[in-house]
Amino acid sequence: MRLDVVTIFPEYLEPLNVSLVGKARTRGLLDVGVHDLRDWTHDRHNTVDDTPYGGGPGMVMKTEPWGEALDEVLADGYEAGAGAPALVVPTPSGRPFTQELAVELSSRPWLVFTPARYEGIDRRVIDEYATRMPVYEVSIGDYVLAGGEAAVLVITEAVARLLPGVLGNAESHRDDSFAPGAMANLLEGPVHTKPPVWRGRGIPEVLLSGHHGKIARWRRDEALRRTTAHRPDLIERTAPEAFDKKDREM
Ligand code: 6GU
Repeated sequence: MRLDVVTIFPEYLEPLNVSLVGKARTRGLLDVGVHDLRDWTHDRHNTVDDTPYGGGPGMVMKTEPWGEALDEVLADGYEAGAGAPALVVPTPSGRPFTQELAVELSSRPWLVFTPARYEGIDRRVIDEYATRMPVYEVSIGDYVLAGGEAAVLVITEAVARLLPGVLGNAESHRDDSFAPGAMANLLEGPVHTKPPVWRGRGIPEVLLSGHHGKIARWRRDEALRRTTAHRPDLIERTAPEAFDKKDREM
């Protein structure tokens, strides 16, 4: 997979060099380009923003630098044979970023991110590129960040760990909270490791029983309990058939 990020704060994306994403890059599973939007300005002050038409507070990111930057980044990617691009526009007014969307994005060969500062990017830029490629306007939650760069880090990490070969084994995401299948819409319950007693606190007995059926049942009960406590909305929106008889006895 190829990722490009166009930003006025390239250094904000340095975490892409470490941990899971950094390792995926060094292993050749991910090709990342971070580009400084100001490289596509032509005035002395490298201006990327201007006052909004119609008035109001704040500044709007200008069409021309974004247009030139995206044209060049796209041309370079096509030249490198990256496949069909999709534009990912982080914005608090986007659709919610979910595990389902992470799975969808992870199946694309090439994502181009346009994190904005100020009040966002002139609408015409997004409308223009939407005629050429899929555009995902995405929000990572119901709060407002100063810019989209942190959202790019969030989205990239969620997507990269789904790429084939990035995690040790494909089963690692089978039981993830929100994973499709039996755990869809359920939060994961608690986990434990050695030592067997710590400060007088033991391990739930069933986990030491070696009884895989009972362990699976206990884990599901804990997931249901946790979801009911922290995210009752997830229980509400789940089809009744998704719950088995023992779930309903909880
Ligand atoms: Cl993607 N960007 C900004 N600026 N704020 C956000 C967001 C994105 N998602 C939630 N809040």
